[in-house]
Order: sequence, then C-alpha cells, then structure tokens
Amino acid sequence: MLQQVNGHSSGSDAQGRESLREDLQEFLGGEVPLHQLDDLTKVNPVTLETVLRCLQARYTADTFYTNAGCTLVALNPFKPVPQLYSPELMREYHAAPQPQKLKPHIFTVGEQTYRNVRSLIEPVNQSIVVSGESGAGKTWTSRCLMKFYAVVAASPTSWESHKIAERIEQRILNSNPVMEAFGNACTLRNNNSSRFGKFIQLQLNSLLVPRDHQMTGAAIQTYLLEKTRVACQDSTERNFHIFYQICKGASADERLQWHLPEGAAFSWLPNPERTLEEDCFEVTREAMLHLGIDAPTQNNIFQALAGLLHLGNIRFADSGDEAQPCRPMDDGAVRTSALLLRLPEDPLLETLRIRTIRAGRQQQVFRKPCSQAECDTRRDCLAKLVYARLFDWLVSVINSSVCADPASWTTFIGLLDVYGFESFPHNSLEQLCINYANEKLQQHFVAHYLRAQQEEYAVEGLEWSFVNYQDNQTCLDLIEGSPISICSLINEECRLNRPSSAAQLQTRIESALAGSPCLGHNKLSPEPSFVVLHYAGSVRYHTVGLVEKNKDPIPPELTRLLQQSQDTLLKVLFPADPEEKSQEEPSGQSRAPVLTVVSKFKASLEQLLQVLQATTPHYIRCIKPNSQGRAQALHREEVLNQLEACGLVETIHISAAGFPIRVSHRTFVERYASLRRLHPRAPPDPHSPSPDEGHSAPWALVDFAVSRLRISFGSLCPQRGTGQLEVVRALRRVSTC
Ligand code: AD9
Ligand code: MG
Repeated sequence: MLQQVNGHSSGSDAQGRESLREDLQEFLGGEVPLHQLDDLTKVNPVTLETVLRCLQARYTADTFYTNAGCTLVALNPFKPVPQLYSPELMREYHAAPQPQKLKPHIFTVGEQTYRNVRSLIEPVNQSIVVSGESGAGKTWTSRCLMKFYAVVAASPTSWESHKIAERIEQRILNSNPVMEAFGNACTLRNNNSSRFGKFIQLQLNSLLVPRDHQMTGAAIQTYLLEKTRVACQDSTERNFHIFYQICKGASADERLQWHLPEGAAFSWLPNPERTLEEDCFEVTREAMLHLGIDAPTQNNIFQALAGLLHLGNIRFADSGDEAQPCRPMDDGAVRTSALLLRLPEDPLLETLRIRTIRAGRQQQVFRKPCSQAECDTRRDCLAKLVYARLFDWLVSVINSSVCADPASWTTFIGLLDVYGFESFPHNSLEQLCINYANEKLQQHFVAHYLRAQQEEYAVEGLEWSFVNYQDNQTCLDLIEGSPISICSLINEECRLNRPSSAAQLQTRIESALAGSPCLGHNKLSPEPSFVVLHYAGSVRYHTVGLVEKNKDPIPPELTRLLQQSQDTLLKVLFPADPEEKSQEEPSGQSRAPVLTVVSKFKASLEQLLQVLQATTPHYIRCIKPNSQGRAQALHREEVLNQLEACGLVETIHISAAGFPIRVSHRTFVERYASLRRLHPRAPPDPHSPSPDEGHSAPWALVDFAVSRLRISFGSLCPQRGTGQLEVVRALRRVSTC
C-alpha cells in the first residue's frame, strides 16, 4: 500500500493544493444559491422541507437532475429538453476525467457503471434501478441510458452485408419502439404507461480491446404483461398503442385487407379520437424491420391484431333456453374475426359458446352451452391468449436479433424499468402485482443501502449514530410472507377451487391478517375490498374477480381451436400438440391450478432480485412534479409524498454522514500524493508490513479524507479483505510512529 503512496511521484504541490482547495470548497461549501446545490447532502439542515425547496428551486431553473448521496433524483421536465440528451453531451460525460464533477445527470450514472465494468482490477456487473411512480419518467430515463451506451460503447463493425441489418447497438435501440407499441398504453396516470416490466442486460466485451468495452448484444427479460387490457379497458384509458397505430396508420390497401375501414368502431378501442405521439405506426414498422421482422411477418401480425379487434365486437344474446347456446348478435363480427385469424368460423363460434367437459369413469365428453357471461369470458380469454403469446414471441424474436453469443461478452450493465406504483379508483390483481414489484425494489434499496451500509459501519467500528428509516419489510410480509399473506390467501382460494364470493375473500384477508400494521382500515366501501398501506401510499384493492384472475384459466378448447388456424403466425404461436391427447376440460373439483399468476410473478421477482444482488446497484429516483403532466409546475404535496415514500431524507442523512465515496487507495494517492511533501517525514515503522520505509504517509490527508470528505477505502482497498478502518489504522501507525 505504502509502496503506491511513495512510488507515485508525479504532480506538484500546486496541483495538489488546488485539488484540495476545490474539494474543500465543494465539500464544506459556502453560501450557494439553492438552485445551484447539485447535491442534496449539502442542504442544511436536511429535512423534507429543505430538500423540497432545493428541488423546487432547481426545477424552476430548468435543472432536473440532483444528486442525493448514492441516488440521483430525476425530476420529470414534462417538456422536450433536447440539449440535455445530445450525443455531444453524452461524449462530454464519457470523456470527463471525473464525470461526477460535471452537473448531475443520468449520464454520470451511465458513465460510472461503464467505468466500473471496465475496471481492470475487479470488473463487476452493474445494474441501474430506475424507480418512481407511474409517469415519473422511468422508461424515458432507461431509453436515454440505452442511447448513451449506444454512443459510448459503440461497436466498430457493422453488418453491412445485409440490407436491413444494422449495428448491434442500433438494433438494441430499435427494441424500444416495438416493445412500447405492444406493451405500453395510455392510462389515467401516464399516456405512455408501461404495462410490463423490463430488465435489459447490455452485454459488453473487453476481450479483444481491453479497457474499451463494446456493446456486443443485449438480453431482454420481461415481467407480467397486463394482458387483460386487450379485452378490458377503463372508459378513460386505452388499449395497447399498437391497436391505434394500425387503425390510424394503415394504408388504403391494408385497410381493405385487415377490414379496418376509416372510422370503424371497435368496442376494445376506447378513446380513438385522442391522438398521442405514441400512435406513430411508421416508427414501429421501421423498427421491426431493423430487428429482422420482415414485411410479410409484420402483415401477419397486424392482420391477427385486426382479427382481435373484430373478435371484441362479438356480442352474445341469451337464447332463453339453458339447453341452447347463446346467439351472436352480429354474424359479421364472427365472420371477419374468423377470416382474419384464419380460423374456421363454425368451430370458433362453437368454442366460444359451448364448454366441453369430461366426466365419469369412462371420461365421457359432455357439451354444455355457456351463459352469456361465460361466452364473454371465453371471448376475452381467447384474445388475451393470442396477445400474450404474440408479445412473448416478439420478445423472443427481439432477443434472438440482439442477443450476443455467450462467448463474446464478459460483463453486463442491467437496466431495470418496471411499471411504477399505481393507485386508481379501481384496483385489481394487476395493480397488486405492480405495487408488489415496487415494494420488492424498495426493499432491495432498503436492504442494500439503508440497512447494510449502517451495519457495515458498525462492524468496522466507525463512529456512527444510527439513522432510522422506513423499512417496508412489514408491507412485504403482508403481501408475500409466510405462512399467511395476501398472496397465500388468494392462492388458497384458487387451490380450493370452491365457489367463494368477493366478500368472503375480503373477510378472510381482514381477519387472518388483522395484526399487520400495513393492512389499512376498510371503511365506507360499497364494494368488497381491502386496503394496503404501501410505502408509496395506501391502495384499495377490489376483490371482485381477483381469484379468477389469479387462476387465469385457459379452457383447453381455446388452445385447440387456435391450433387449427391456417395463419402462419398463429401456427407458430400455437403449434399442434404432438401427442394429440384429449384436452377437454375435466369436470368439477378434480383440477386445481398448479401455478397461479401471483406465484409465477413472485418467482420471477425472486429471480430478478438474485440477479440484482449479484451486481453493483445504482439508483435513479424519478419524481413526478405534478399529476397532470404539465411543464413548469411542481406541486409541493405530490412531490413531498414521493420524497417521503422513497426515504430520500434518510438516504441523504446516511450519505452525508456516511462514507458514500469509495475510492481506491490508488486513486486517492494519485490525486493527493504531491501534498505529502507538506508533511514531515516519519521514521520507519518496524511493525509496518510495508517495505517502504523512510517516507511519511500523508496522514493528515487520510484523516481529512475519512473525516471530512467521507472517503472510504473499504471495498476497493488493494489489501483485499481489509476493512476501511484497518486501512486507516495501518496508515496511522506508519505515519505517527
Ligand atoms: V409508468 O410506470 O411506465 O406508467 P414511467 O415509465 O415512469 O411511467 P415515462 O418514462 O413513460 O414514465 O414518462 C412519462 C412521460 O413524461 C413521457 O412520456 C414524457 O412525455 C415525459 N418525460 C419523462 N421524462 C422526461 C424527460 N427527461 N424529458 C422530457 C420527459 N419529457
Ligand atoms: Mg414506463
């Protein structure tokens, strides 16, 4: 260690003094106007109110990014700020010797992660967790970060041999418009709301050109698409963007082919008159082409989507006789959807109206006409089934287009963009899963930073007064804990497969989990529901239909019907069952769903967290300044709630009092070594493990670094396994004896 101190002889006293002066000025601060305070740890005193005042002053001054210790706070500008995301600025952050000295920006985080994966000493996979409520700017932020990496980690080779094939980073960028067209929708909270979670691993290679990592590919993992939206939308919201894109952007020929005349009304297409910038069909098509999805395949996809829109127009009327199936009210809708999905018309109608059940010892097949409500459910289920498979297929096609050969990448940077916390007038299983995911990520932050950081100080014996923080573990226990939690109770209802009412589920949850402080008081609700006090606010979940959604039953006849399609795409999505085994629905109690929606979701979240835990995480907190999406308007109450929810003040306290900067010993020495001449030489230390005798360690600087600059030598110290305190002690011993 001391060898490095003394072996480094470059730099002059003047340089060293200048560095020290700059750092002193920055860390100890003078009277800086609020809007110029780049780091919330410098706000004095640190309270919700002062932090808010600082952010407000910066927002008014069109400054949208602010450091908050280990996190970056990103205020949504709700207006275009092109100069903030220009390639020139990206290169500036990339080229800066110390990007953290530039204005706070997502590019600082991007560059830091990029440098960390390039570390020659110990490259560690990195992840960036972008969080915030719905509409706060997570997807925007991850898109910009992807552009940043595409610029700074561009590969030198291109695939010019193929007409439409492009550089890998361009293809990765092209995945965004496609996935957003099929997976995003306009909601009450956000015109471009992600209805699925996404974790993208940007794969980098350093084998050929050390220290100059290039992006060689990417792998995209998605989480729980909100497929119910295909067949069921709130009257104030919209279906997935792609449906509006095909209806608005199809050419005259395509309109004919897809049976989409101008102004046609579709019941699954609410609010078509609203024009959004996300409605641009050309952008989606172009991006699909670049990803290798050719025009005939695209045509297939859009035709199937048009088929779904016509399917949604099928209405049934009760026949008035239980033994007779319901009648379709409009034969045209049945005919057109069958035509577009290339399904035989009669079996389509029959599958929607008649249930086949196997029962008895002989497993006889019975055919039972469905009620009108059951017909509607089967129609919706058919649409959800097709759309969900189509989405998964698209993700796999995109992955095969952008994924690198495992041998060609060494490290990755993971970008996490999940659906933000949501609370609507009506919340169901979808919101429960979304908010559960947000609780999990908050817990990751709490465990990784607020808890672990302080525990580490205690272990190393550093002087530290514990900062209390809001731990959302209690809420997670309520949702997913064992043996009894909301998830386990909903799952149990599915497993028992018994007729139970929404009111019964409410009662079970409220009585079995009454002891949880995160279960809210459920007063004055006309509908059966329960209330969860999430870290980001309280949400009332309605229990009607919750169990059924969790079962997500797919009548086997529907899959079998789709296997009969003559459409090339549907044949891929629903390959024929090789065993041709009978798939009639068994009767009554005999079949319990094995994996419910929440069980699958829980398992996928666990997997995600395992990946995150194996990386060095970085946090970007997106804040929504107002719920109307207006530029230059910051609503204090709304912002206060978000700051409080994510524990920002506690984070700042820990960062300000703690050791947020972890520099390697080598960097520290390189920066300050020239100042060692200011200190008297110490006699050699007979106990020192270092052979480097006769020179003084810049003890005063070490002291300064630890006590004032809050620099920790811990994890990056060259003496691996040595805690920061040990390093400091070693230096002190050498310098003072
Ligand atoms: V949700 O949880 O998916 O519903 P997000 O992803 O947090 O939500 P999104 O990124 O979609 O929100 O941002 C919402 C809108 O805010 C965008 O469509 C933009 O119109 C706007 N936005 C967000 N960030 C920026 C920005 N840095 N500059 C300009 C922005 N506009
Ligand atoms: Mg989003």
